[in-house]
Amino acid sequence: MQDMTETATPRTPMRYRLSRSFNLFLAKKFGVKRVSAIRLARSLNVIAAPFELKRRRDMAQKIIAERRGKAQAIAIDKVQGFQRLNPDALPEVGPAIAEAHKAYRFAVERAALELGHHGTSRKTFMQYAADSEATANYPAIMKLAVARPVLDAVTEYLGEVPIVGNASILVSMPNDSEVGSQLYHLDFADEKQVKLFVYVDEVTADNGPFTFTPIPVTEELVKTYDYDRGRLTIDQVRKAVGGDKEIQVTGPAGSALLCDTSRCLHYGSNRNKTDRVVILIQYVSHAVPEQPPVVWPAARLARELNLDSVQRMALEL
Ligand SMILES: O=C(O)CCC(=O)C(=O)O
Repeated sequence: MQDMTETATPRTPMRYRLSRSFNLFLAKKFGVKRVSAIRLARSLNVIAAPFELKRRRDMAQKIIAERRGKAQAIAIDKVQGFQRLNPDALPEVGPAIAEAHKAYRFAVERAALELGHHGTSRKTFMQYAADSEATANYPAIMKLAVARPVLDAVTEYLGEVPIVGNASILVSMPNDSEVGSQLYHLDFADEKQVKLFVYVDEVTADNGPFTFTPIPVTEELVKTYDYDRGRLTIDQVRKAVGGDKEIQVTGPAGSALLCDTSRCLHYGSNRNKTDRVVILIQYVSHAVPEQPPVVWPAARLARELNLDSVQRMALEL
């Protein structure tokens, strides 16, 4: 899904606005393919802040060295591009889903989720109970967003200390559509990124579960269909690789998934029968080319949440 809140604001550093425009220009004017356009646009962003990227890579090397040889509860498989987490994997999950419940109830009470009625999303099947701006006021969710075991695992996966590109509480409503992110796609914010999905209530096959194919299967599909930026239908995927290669993420409240949505084809919120509420936190490179990241109130959050220097880096541009 191209993330819904993430349009540049006057507070977004210029380099993100430039790299995004450059990427779109390359794609639209010259038909440059997704990965090549991302690489070119990304280099603009790197040139604009080279020392920051180096600082984040150096810190990543330290974190990776400290993790080496120790059993890790959270470690994203670099070959497959994902890791599933049980509800008890992180102590931060319980308080975060309690906050998300509150936000969801509040949104339902004020009818904010009714389509066309104070909805904040352009999508017809998905709305925010809280966008990133609102989520910044939910301390337990922000603590989860910067929980060190997650940040360290993402750091190891990306090779640099990431930034939290956005964080939100998303509600997908009952629907019978199959459009946009309800079909298989790759996110193109960057060549790689990690999203953390946390289910706020139990999700079964009836609640539009997040569904994806791991990196090797995705690469096969990309080749088969010469996939670049569009969508693939569920039938196309099953026809090419068989339904047993899809991973449908179901589970009780608190079940979570870390997934590289730039490298794993995925979809979700497809034909839910009831609402599905998800905490979604996105981790991207500091030099993310194609998605203006949220400008967090980093100093306030660092103070209020008592963050260490790595956690603070994750909220600073
Ligand atoms: O609704 C869903 O689970 C799909 C979400 C998605 O496509 C994304 O976050 O990139």
